[in-house]
Amino acid sequence: MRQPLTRKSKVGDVLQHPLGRDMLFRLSLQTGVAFSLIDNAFVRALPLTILKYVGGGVIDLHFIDAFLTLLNSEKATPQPEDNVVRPAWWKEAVIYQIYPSSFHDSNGDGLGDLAGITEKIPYLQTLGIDCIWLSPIFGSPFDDQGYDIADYKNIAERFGTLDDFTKLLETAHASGIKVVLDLVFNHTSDEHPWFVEALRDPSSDKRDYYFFREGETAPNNWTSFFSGSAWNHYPAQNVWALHLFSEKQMDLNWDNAKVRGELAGIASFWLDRGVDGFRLDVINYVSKAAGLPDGNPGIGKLIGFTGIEHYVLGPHLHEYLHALSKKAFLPKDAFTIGETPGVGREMGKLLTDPERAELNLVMSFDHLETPGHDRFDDYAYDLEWYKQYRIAQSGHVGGRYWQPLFFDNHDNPRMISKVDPEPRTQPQLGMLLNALLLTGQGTPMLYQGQELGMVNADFKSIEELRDVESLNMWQERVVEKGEDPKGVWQKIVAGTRDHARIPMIWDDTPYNGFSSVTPWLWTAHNETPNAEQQCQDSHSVLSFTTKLLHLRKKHTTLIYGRERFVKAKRKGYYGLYREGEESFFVEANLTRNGMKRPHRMQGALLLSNYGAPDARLRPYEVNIYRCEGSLD
Ligand code: ISL
Repeated sequence: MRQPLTRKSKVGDVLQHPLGRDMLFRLSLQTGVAFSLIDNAFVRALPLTILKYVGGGVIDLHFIDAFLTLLNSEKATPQPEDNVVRPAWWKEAVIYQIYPSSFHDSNGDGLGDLAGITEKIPYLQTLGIDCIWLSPIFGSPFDDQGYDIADYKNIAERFGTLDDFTKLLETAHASGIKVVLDLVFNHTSDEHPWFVEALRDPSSDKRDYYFFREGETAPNNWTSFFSGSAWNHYPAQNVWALHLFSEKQMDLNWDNAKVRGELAGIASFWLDRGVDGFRLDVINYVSKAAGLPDGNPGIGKLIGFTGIEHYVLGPHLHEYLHALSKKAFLPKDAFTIGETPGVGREMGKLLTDPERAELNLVMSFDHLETPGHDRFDDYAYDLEWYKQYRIAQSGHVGGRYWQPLFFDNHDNPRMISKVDPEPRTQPQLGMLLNALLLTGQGTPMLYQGQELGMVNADFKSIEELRDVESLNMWQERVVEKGEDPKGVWQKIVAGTRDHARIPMIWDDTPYNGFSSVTPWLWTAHNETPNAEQQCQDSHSVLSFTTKLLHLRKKHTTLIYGRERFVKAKRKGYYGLYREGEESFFVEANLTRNGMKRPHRMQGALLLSNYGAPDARLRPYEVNIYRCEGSLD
């Protein structure tokens, strides 16, 4: 049993605590204070209250107490990584995320659909991916693009029918491609019949499916991720209801066993139809602290969302996930990947230890911004940070634990654009990013268009955007608070999720072969060569990525082989050995400038994004070699 931490604990005690280490790491990311300035012998010996000097003035004793309460709620300690390889299909697979609205429109309404995805299965098969993850396809009013589900057991009309889904599933399976669905279980749409009934009838058993509270003022000070309070007030019923996301995404009360039973039933419904697993949306937010206490204002200020310490890793999270897994996932051998914002390395271990049977994988987002930055900052991402993050992870995965490897998804601007807006080197950079993912020890996840090197869209005004997060931010800051529209636009255009949601570019017909009419989200400007052009070009990002995928499939060492980084201190240089039955060496220049090779070339060249190596490493160059004999 671990001793509870108190105000008298030392920084070192906190670092020893799994959640404590993760939280201090998060604190360093949030403030931009290097983790090495916290995790060193001198600071370890100091009292925990020293943290006051790290938080830019927001850390006081109340903050520390709130932090300690959260830490002390986690009783478990992760088992050490044992490096015993446990093969599984989802470790060997490359997952490809599809954003259905923006993939391919088969019926000319400007929106992608399931039949459109089915038509493109041969493309995906040629590319060489093994599994598709479909962002939500269920009945929804699409306030948050389907992450607001109103009918869990039906397909959204705009995407097609259950028959279309069966056809897609069968076609994918016949092509050796598995299918993972995106289940949003933290909240439902306010148009879900459960919520409609709960609001209408206080005596309905659905009332306790959600967090309804009475009173004159909002029940607590929690804020929503999409601006404003996390509470809706319904004047006609004189009642409040909780929504961590948009005001149409109502949080489900997982403390109600009936809710957990319903959700397990939904998962089983889709598994019975043959799906292979699920991505579980914000799954770490589902257990909320009893009594929904006020959030600490300091934590709110630091993280940007007040109340988060009361649900980021709630009191019953492990218990609920384990029960769901036993009831729905394990009997069908389903794969599960949790979307877990704010979950760090050690907590991730607890959530994915096979002996604990909660989830297979979790997605941490710590690598997507460099320390001190958030998604709405307009800055150049330094890939050295990614390298350091990967080095820190190495040794913590490979056996008992495993990690997903990803850059792009539907919630983030394109990584290529974040690293370097210069169009000239973007194709090389796109190839480099894909190579980093596809040669690493973990499950690579590509987001649609990443295989083409798609970059951010050239949005000119708020009218062009569709994302509720961006639109709410504009409404709150410009319309309601009267902030300078130019400044707010600059932030929005740096971070808007719509960059990744712009439709796929298939060919050179008017709407890039995505649709025959104006797409739901559209800017005419896009210079990335389309899929058809790239298919003909053996030097394209698509051709390179296809080769990488096939290389990874052919050599198990590129999947399970140990990782050994070399010349790690040389900024901007990436040197990685993968060692197993065979040996491979990956060398890369993570910068836009030429570089002298700090470590010699090794073995026979298999793949390069420049054709053949040169005396020096060119901007964003990546080379993959197979090694023979002894290595250095
Ligand atoms: O973009 C964010 C808010 O600033 C992220 O915190 C994001 O909302 C978070 O990663 C959760 O994302 C998931 O749940 C949301 C949905 O909007 C996202 O698209 C989804 O990936 C609510 O369901």
